[in-house]
Amino acid sequence: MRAVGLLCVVALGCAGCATGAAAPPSPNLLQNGSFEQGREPWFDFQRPEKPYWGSFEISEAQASAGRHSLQLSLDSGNFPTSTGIAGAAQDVATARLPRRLSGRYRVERWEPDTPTQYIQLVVMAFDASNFRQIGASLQLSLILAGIDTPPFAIGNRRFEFAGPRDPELGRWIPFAFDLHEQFARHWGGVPVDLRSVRVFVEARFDGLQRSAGQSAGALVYFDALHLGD
Ligand SMILES: [Ca+2]
Repeated sequence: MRAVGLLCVVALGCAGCATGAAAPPSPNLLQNGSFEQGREPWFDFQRPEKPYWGSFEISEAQASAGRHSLQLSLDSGNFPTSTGIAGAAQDVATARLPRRLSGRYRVERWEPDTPTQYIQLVVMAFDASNFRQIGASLQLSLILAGIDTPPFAIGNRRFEFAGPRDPELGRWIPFAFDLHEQFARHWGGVPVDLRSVRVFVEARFDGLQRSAGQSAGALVYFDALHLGD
């Protein structure tokens, strides 16, 4: 059942979101989760050896809290590769996986001419003592919109499909995930004794077939990101 671990993706029918009862109950382990203090400490992987990585902007065009949000502008014409990522990440030094990741996203433009354009959160747990056989990072992808099957094979990442193939446009959409429940369900346990946790927010495409005329385009915003318990 694909939505078991999803506390709320749509406001309607989500008691916690609709009533405001889902206000963050704990300190936010993410810094600048509302993007009101510029880019730091959010970062991207845009560099010559990673041409599939784009960047992010801090925007005043949209905001669900304060005056700014994270803007992800995705255009396959800006990438030479079959994968393109507009995204931002933040590292949190913690030995324990926080329980809850929540926030809001908004899609202003969604123009996929490919079956693998999507919006996701990725949570990476580094150096978990109980998952050493998997490798340095145990990963969970929380797909908010765009795809309902894994976009590629990857040994240390599992996918939760938590949203529609076609995202609703022009509205802030809340999300909240119980990370303990998600990791337990997808990996069989909650990673412990961590070095750190990395959170990605991404709009991206994979497996783009330019020779077949495929293209990708999207304009996505994130705001009010909260990682805590
Ligand atoms: Ca904000």
